[in-house]
Amino acid sequence: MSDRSVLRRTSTHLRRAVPWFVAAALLATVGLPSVAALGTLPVAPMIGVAHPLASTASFSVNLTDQPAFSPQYLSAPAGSPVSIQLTNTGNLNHTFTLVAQPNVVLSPSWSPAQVDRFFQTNGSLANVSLAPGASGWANLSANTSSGPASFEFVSVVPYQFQAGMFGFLNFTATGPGLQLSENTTDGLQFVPNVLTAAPAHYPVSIDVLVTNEGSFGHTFTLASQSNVTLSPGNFTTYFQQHAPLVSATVPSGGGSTVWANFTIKGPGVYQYICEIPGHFASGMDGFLYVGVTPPAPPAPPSTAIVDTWILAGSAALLGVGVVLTLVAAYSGRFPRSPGSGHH
Ligand SMILES: [Cu+2]
Repeated sequence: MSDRSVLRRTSTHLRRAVPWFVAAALLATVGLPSVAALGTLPVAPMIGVAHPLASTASFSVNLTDQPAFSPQYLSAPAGSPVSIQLTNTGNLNHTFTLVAQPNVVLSPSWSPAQVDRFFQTNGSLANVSLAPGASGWANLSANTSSGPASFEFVSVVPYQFQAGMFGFLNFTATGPGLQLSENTTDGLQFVPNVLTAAPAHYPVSIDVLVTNEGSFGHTFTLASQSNVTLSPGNFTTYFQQHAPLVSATVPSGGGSTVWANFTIKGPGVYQYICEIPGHFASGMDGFLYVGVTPPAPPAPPSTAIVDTWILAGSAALLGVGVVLTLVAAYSGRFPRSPGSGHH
């Protein structure tokens, strides 16, 4: 056999090998979507988000034949859910009908038809009808995001409102407060080291429950000024000049807890550190974002080990195709091309 004919035969075989290369490459790409999916594996949140303290404002109101509400004025922290127990202590029907819009006061000169028309047009936050001796509940949440607000309630039984049966549910400026959780570790870290709170009102009281996950004692010490970044070298002097908002001692021993309670006057980023010598220098600090969006969370942990195996598998599939092709090219025998069907 001449060199030329060997060359021609080899090139023919390589052409016939092309479908096998393509098939092997397709098999190899099967692994790629899995790699992409692994990149989006959910990771545990590294940011602590404040939630409202579970404090429902509860009231008990009597509806009387005077006719009147007793008490007439209710006061709740802005943003808190409200639960009102209503009791009709009289011999007439009464209603507890709450205006849906804040700071709207109905006129006692309106006729019963005008009062009805008002509620038909504007709706109500609560509308409870009570027969003599009956009890009921009005449970509601009012939108007080625009600040202190007052919601009027009336009885819409004709001429009761006009005779003085009305009252006000007042929401005060200070919200019900927010609650956060924080942990300390023997690795000298706060976990998480980013806390966020989005209060509806200022000042806002924030309570942080700090739990010792390790055994060393720590402190949760919060700077009183926002947007100040402390360093291990300057924090002692800084705190002498600007007393911390709170410095709570986390007792040593696993599972011990302490509440760090404080009031924040306005939005900003507030740094907290551990004052135990050496701990801040080892990275024991964090930032509390109040009414400020924190930077994007850290990238998820690498899935490189898993990815490597999937890529290696894909490479192996490609390798099998290549080896088959080379063996076939030199032996001159080919299996039927994949996808070519029967001849
Ligand atoms: Cu510490």
